[in-house]
Amino acid sequence: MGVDFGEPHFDGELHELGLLAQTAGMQAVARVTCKRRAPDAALFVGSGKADEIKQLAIQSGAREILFDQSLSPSQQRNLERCLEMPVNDRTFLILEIFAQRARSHEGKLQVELARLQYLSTRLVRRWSHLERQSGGIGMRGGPGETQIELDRRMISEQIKRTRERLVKVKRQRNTQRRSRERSDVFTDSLIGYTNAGKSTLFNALVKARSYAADQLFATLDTTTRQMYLAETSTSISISDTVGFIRDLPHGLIDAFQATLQEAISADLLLHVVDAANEEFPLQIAQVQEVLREIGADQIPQLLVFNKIDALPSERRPQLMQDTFEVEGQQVPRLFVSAQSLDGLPALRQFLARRSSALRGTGRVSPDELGVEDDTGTINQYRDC
Ligand SMILES: Nc1nc2c(ncn2[C@@H]2O[C@H](COP(=O)(O)OP(=O)(O)OP(=O)(O)O)[C@@H](O)[C@H]2O)c(=O)[nH]1
Ligand SMILES: [Mg+2]
Repeated sequence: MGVDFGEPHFDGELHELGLLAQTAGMQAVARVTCKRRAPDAALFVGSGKADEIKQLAIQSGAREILFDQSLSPSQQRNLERCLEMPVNDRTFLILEIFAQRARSHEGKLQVELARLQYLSTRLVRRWSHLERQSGGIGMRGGPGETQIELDRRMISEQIKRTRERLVKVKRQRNTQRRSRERSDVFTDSLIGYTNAGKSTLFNALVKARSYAADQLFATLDTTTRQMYLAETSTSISISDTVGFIRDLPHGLIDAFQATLQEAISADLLLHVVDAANEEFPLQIAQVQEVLREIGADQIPQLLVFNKIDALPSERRPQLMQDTFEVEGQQVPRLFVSAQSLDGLPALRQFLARRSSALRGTGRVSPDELGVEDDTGTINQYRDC
């Protein structure tokens, strides 16, 4: 179920929500969208629409309703009562996927923390109607209060314990990272929207076997490998990281800051973009937003426009290297196909040149791409 409030990123086909559901092991049996100016306070949608959803759900044998937007705890509760089946939102779905897919000890702890935080707001508010009932002038206690207190205490204890365990794991990770830093190795991280092809590119560059799949959040943990560059006879360190997505639940951003430490402390970010996805400008904007939130927006970037093999011929670039404007800045851009390996030698060359230059010297200039001769040439690649 998606409600169009006139926001630019409204996904009319609910394509991404469908992919998320699939990744979580569900199958979409029906899709409903509607337009509204603002969410209904009680039901998020109008009561007529809610009836329509209910009928469609019965007809198509649905067992759960997923909303593309975030529902407030009371809207979720009201909808469940009205539709007589579980109702969840995108945030919950993303948390579910992360919970299913987390493999490392650290990843599991991070997801647990994010889920507890999500739950704590739901639980506390779920009981708030009882809290109100127990009010009354001069009255203390009441039917709900003990339960609310117990739940709150239980969850906040659990949150505290998980945080403490995470701090320990983080400390170990920091020690490992510092030893890498001391060795003065140039580090770069592959970042980008989920499903852009980061792991496929990582595998192609270092011949590793990182899990790559046509699903969202295939990668949850950071993997780091050394990559030998024959051009300069040096090794650099390269990391594959978790993919970003729009409206990433806040708890997850906090929780994944540890995993993304690798990205935050990189000398260069290889921002991988799925050039074949028409939504790529929005995806770039979303990635920039997450980078800002984790404090990594000042790190120099190279845009790697991937999947050029999947581009229709009229959208194929004429130049394989140019610059592209991101938030008012010209950022160097390379076109590659991690699948057909097209453009990878140029990428390796770029990394060799970049790593032999001084580490952390600010933005990468277009000169470093070796595109001096092309200045003035207009790249015919059509950015949609
Ligand atoms: N056609 C084409 N498909 C590609 C290319 N690179 C990756 N893919 C496909 O895109 C899908 C996602 O690839 P991944 O490498 O798992 O993407 P990712 O960015 O690591 O995704 P997450 O880990 O989920 O964030 C897979 O089905 C890949 O086979 C490419 O150059 N061309
Ligand atoms: Mg991946």
